[in-house]
Amino acid sequence: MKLAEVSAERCPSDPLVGSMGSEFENEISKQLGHIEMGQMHTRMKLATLAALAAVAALFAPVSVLAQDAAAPIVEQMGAEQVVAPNAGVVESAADAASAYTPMAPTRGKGMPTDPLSDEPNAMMKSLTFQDQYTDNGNYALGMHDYILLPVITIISLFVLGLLLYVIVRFNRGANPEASRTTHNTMIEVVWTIVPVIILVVIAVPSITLLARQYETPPAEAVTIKATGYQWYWGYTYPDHGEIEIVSNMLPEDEAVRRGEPGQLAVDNRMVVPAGVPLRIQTTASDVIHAFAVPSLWFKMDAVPGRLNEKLLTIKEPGVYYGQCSELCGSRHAYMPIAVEALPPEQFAAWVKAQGGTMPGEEAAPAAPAAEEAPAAEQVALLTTR
Ligand SMILES: [Cu+2]
Repeated sequence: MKLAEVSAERCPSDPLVGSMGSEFENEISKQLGHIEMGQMHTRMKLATLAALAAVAALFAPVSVLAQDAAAPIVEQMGAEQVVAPNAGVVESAADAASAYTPMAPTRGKGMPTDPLSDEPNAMMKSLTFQDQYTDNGNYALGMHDYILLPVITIISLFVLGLLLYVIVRFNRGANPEASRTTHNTMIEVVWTIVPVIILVVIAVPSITLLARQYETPPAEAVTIKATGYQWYWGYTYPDHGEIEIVSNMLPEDEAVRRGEPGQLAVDNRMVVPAGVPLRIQTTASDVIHAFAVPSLWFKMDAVPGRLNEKLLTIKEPGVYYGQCSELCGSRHAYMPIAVEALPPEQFAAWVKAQGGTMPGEEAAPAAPAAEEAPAAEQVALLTTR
């Protein structure tokens, strides 16, 4: 079934959804009108918001915990279940005929950690970012761990210390006669220069990271297009004979039975080759969605009528889970993403199992000669394309 048909079938003009949509739109336009009328007011608010954001940054690790808690998972998964291969995933005859079997996820890799699970360091792991499996992810995580977090901690403790000192030393009892000092050039120079130095120290790696994330995919990158639908994902492989994958969330009990995290597991994963540059393109068919996989440091909006594109190179094979990260309707929370990165030769086997072709192969796989092409040759084709 083609994606467009599936989309039409799965998105009937439900009166409930329709009315919810227009209510939402009304609310939005009301809000927009409000902003236009009170722009001055808004600017003042922005200054307050900026201050609040600085405070909120201090509590960033707590929000990561909340994100982890949103996917109730590992607690129901016995260790042996996680290691067990996904029996029962191979369903179609085409799959059975090939060497491809869906990869079992590794516990704690590419998925959030439950703080109460028996995993080593579960509490600490649940408080910070997931382990990263891309170069950009490692760079960003290093910046967070070794620059941002220390700067935030030192500044917070310093300001807290100053406040406590003022409270104790300069309260009315201890200091009945207040000083009339109004200016101190030395202090003013210091409290201007020091923050500038701190901002420059943060800006250098920050801008570097931004530039790295905008790197254009090389010409030989493997193109995979992710399309957001209300409420599931579709993946197409233009380089591989137009393979189309429709990816829906598995029910919780089925996910646990297969040894996968609940509310993150899907029936058909986005299968990609590992260690090879990928050109991930995102778009959407109805509303704005966002394709996001935390352990790959990848997040990109999927906008109807637009094609966004970003380079992704996954360092090692594995199953990496993510979620739609743009509020897209009532089932926004139920359109997870599962990326399965395979060694290139296994990816070639998967392509064949889907009835696709590797780049450079004949379009019709009916010719028996095409099936005899050794895996190594397919890998070469994959990497040289
Ligand atoms: Cu969505």
